[in-house]
Amino acid sequence: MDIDIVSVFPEYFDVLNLSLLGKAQQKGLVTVRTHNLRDWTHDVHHSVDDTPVGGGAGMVMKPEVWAECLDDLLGLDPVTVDALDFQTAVASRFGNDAVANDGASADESSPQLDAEGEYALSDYDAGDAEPLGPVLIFPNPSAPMFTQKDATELAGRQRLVFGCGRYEGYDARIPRYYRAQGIDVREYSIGDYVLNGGEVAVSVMLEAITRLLPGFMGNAESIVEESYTGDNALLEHYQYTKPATWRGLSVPKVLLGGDHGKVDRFRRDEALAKTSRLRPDLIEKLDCHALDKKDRKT
Ligand code: 6GU
Repeated sequence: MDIDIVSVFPEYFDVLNLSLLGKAQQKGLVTVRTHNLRDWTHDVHHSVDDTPVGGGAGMVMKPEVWAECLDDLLGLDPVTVDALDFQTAVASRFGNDAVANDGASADESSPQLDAEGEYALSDYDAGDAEPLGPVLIFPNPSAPMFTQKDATELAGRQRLVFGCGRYEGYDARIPRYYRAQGIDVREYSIGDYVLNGGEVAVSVMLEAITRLLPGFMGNAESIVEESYTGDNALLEHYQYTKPATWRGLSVPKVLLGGDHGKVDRFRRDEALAKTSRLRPDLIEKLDCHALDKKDRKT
């Protein structure tokens, strides 16, 4: 797997040379290249951001700098997106006030492009993007949640390019432009809280993805049984090791009995009870056919 990461703090990713991901790189399973976005600026200040159009606090990352960088990494030539199609698509979703006031009038010609102004999950079907082409990923707190399912799917790709936004975000035309070029562009949040930039989020996603690569982990089975794997994810049952009694606390007796059927039953009941207590949302998503008759009602 080839991974490119673009950031204004590329040194942040030096840690990727350590631990398991470092080993995976040595083994040739993964190649990680980091890039400094400022290398694609032309001004003396190497500026990558500007004030938001329409007003408001903070700064927004400029589309020109990002595009010069991403064009280089993806081997694309700059093009002008058909303004008429684009604006027709914007108008059909958001009304005429939303259309840019630069001459082209929206008509009824069939929109080629989605406005992509909202994060419909169907945007992530990647439309006409080449099925196994590169995937361009932007961490974004206002995007759909990154899940184990996304990690599994992305682990099957040959090339991932991550673009870390900083400050108040990046110009919304950047992902739209690359979708219009047929690139599979994703935007993901890693949770409902705010971070200063995309670097931490990219590390999280990278770790979730790369540990699924064949040969990455010593013990492939430990992946299969984990929480959040499969379509019917439950939290994992509790784990115990020896001694059987420690500071007055004993491990559940059934685990010591050697009856694998009973152990499996006990663990599944524990997983179901734990999940309904801590993550009722996961129980609601559960496919009822995945529950067997002996599953305890909790
Ligand atoms: Cl992907 N980025 C930032 N800046 N904050 C986040 C996030 C991403 N996911 C959750 N919070």
